[in-house]
Amino acid sequence: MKILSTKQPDILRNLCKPEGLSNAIYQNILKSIAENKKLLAVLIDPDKFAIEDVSWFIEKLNQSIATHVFVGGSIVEVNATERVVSEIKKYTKLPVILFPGDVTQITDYADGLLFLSLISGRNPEYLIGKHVASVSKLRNSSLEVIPTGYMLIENGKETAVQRVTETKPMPKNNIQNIVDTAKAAEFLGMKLIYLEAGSGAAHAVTSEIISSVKQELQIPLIVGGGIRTINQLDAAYKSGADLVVIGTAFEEDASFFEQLKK
Ligand code: 1GP
Repeated sequence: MKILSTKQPDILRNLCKPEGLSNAIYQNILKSIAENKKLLAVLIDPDKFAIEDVSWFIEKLNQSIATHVFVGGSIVEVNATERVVSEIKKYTKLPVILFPGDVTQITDYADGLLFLSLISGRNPEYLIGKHVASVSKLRNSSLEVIPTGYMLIENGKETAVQRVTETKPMPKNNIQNIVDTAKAAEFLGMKLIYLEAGSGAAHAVTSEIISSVKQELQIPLIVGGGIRTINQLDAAYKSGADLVVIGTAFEEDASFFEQLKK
């Protein structure tokens, strides 16, 4: 009989971890989908958000149907994310999840991290380079790390993601390629797909793209970028989005929360 080597206890410990201890955020997303509950993340970009506005903004968010707080941006001043996240955590029990544009935006004050691979592009830095650079921060971190296939879809104008990552968005008319890319990410073991039109996009991801991707996926689908109205939010949900991300609409007018009260 083969005796387990002394190098293996970590693997065994992980196998024995009680369900939900290390992956509570992801398990809750799966549970919501199983119960037909739609999810809404409010995106806070630390670069566009004054720290003194956090308390009243989060108070409004708490009274809304929002289920998650995402924090991140394409370009954020070093330490700004940590300041904003620690302030947000004072005012809400909702999970706060990092949606980072860069390694410097990783902070242990958050609950989770979308570990994004920009699979719509072919820039190795955003496919694996930044990930390697983040390991020294993540190795001993308590953050729930959620591998996410991140796909930028063309929306009619250039976006910050496109500029910063020096990648092209996927043409919106080649739906088969979008579907195949999402499915490839699932085969690679990613846990979420994020269809992104870009912050402040002129046109959100179309219903046809959302429904085509959703039909083939077993993993949850996030959709964001350019969603500013309840009608657009409902359309995204009806097309198959499990979780919708909205940032700009709240940044520009926080009274949008009034239309989204619990
Ligand atoms: C951006 O998908 C998010 O990365 C949200 O986009 O700011 O356009 O809502 P908006």
